[in-house]
Amino acid sequence: METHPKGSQARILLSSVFGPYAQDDKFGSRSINPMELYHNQVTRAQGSFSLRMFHRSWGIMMIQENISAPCSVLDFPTRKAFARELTRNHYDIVGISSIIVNVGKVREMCRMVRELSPDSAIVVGGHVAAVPGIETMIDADHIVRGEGISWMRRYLGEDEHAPIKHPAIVSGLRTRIMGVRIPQWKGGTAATIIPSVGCPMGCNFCTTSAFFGGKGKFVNFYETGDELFDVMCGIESKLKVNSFFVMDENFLLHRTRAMQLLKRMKQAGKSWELSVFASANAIRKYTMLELVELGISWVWMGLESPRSSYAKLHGENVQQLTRELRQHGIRVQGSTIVGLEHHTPDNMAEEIESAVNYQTDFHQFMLYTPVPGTPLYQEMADQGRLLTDIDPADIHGQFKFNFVHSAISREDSKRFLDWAFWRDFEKNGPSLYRMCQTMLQGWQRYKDYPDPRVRERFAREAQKLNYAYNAALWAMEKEFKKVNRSVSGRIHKLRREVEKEFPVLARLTAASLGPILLWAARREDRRLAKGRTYEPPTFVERRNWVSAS
Ligand code: B12
Ligand code: SF4
Repeated sequence: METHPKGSQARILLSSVFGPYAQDDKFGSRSINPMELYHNQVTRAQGSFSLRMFHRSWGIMMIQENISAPCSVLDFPTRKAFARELTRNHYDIVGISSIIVNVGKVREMCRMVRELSPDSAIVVGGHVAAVPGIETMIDADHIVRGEGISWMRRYLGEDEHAPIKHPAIVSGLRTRIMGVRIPQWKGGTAATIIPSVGCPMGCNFCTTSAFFGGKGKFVNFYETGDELFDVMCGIESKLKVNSFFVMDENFLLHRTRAMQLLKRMKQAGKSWELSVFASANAIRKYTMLELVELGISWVWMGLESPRSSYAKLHGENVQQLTRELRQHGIRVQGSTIVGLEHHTPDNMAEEIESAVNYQTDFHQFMLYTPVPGTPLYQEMADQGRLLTDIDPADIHGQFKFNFVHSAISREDSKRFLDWAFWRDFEKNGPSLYRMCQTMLQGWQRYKDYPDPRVRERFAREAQKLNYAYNAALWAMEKEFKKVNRSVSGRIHKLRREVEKEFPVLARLTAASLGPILLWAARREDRRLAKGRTYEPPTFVERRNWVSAS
């Protein structure tokens, strides 16, 4: 592969695509597709109770940390800020990171680089690289498919096999719920850890699996539990955290690594909590006690459909698993697909109803979507079922089908999807309430557990329950009285249980903070009705930086 003539002396800009994101515009922004994990695809029908927060672009942060060239990361720029950065500094290389929906923005950014910084080499990476014919759609010098750290190291003539250094990443920012922006303090938000990219399970629709090699393949940044433990200790002391968002598509699948991590956590008395992604078959490799001792406090699990044939779900009673996890204080985020091959207008409602009946704390619904690079995309292309006139900005699984389904129309795909979100909210109430339910169950079960690390973790959660969360329960109970008495009644029951556990403080906070939260939530609902949306702030971070003379 060709290396850059300046090698590690080259000055590099790594940028995510420009905003705004949550507004319709000609570059491919869509109001339905905000830069927010929960509000985009999980709690979007929950009004002011929707959990809102932003996540940084971790791919370019990882690349920056692992090269020795002077490098700026520009995250969530406006178009103007991107142009300013290009003209105020001279860059030899401009790297742009994007997913497929944002291909229109990448095209515009390449055009801007050619105009404002014509000597720069343009490198485009991230999932957008999987778009067939991307070379002819954008004006870039290099389009990088798959893992980017090793590619960039090779391009600069550096050692691609050097150990991976992990940047200290605060996982979420500007968290907002019930109209209140949660204050951010050091250690108050989990740190993101990225042990690997890709997933060997290779489900046919899965773009992350396909992008990093597909079935049987993935790229490990940290092979062993010991390595992972050391990285986590480093980040714990830098960010003062005891909570980690583990960004690994199937963390629990690698049991040896996880159990080694547990061993080290026990030896060092670490009372950490881990939020993980894991498939049902991987979760079942552990006993509930192993999961609890490992600090698993939140699991994102693909439920897909009660009748699906994915290997990861074979033989699993997912309903029972979900219930069990919650009984052990582990919050469950389920993920269900709308529009699988066996779905029809006749069975769709029933399938959604079954998904809702799992009663997970959070529930993501996504349309079955053939995305370039995946086996499903190939299959649909071979069968001539891809709709070819759809703007890529509208192919994100939250709008309408991008293929011809055998039984469900494109218009109905959106109706079913919207109904799924609505039904989950109607039947199960706000995710915030469900989370409190799980946390209380965990506290009641483990408050006297022999391992002090575990007790400490549940005590930390209980502290939130008897303070702000109980006030939130009070406000939710009042708000739902008018619209859904059954949900209001359930919230009332839970609040009473919390107050039985913590008679003084929980009551006090409900009485004092509850009415304020209720007022803030109602104000937020009015703002949302008027079309208020939220955008992430812009970040500029420089490393190995010396100003150009
Ligand atoms: C965090 C995240 C987000 C964050 C935002 C992140 C951000 N700042 O952009 C939030 C939650 C807001 C989000 C939103 C969305 N997301 Co998202 N998201 C993720 C998630 C979970 C993690 C991304 C990550 O950091 N991975 C770890 C890093 C290390 O990997 P990476 O980003 O791929 O980077 C590596 C390589 O790709 C490459 N690389 C990346 N950039 C560059 C740049 C250069 C120059 C080079 C050389 C290499 C390179 O090198 C990196 C290291 O190996 C992924 C799933 C996943 N597991 O990756 C989905 C994922 C990226 N999101 C996806 C989608 C579809 C969306 C949404 C449309 C929502 C939706 N309906 O699903 C919206 C879009 C919002 C918008 N308006 O743009 C898809 C992308 C599909 C595709 N093929 O394009 C993914 C893959 C999830 C999935 N499996 O469907 N997302
Ligand atoms: S188990 Fe999840 S992450 Fe792995 S391939 Fe299947 S959908 Fe993708």
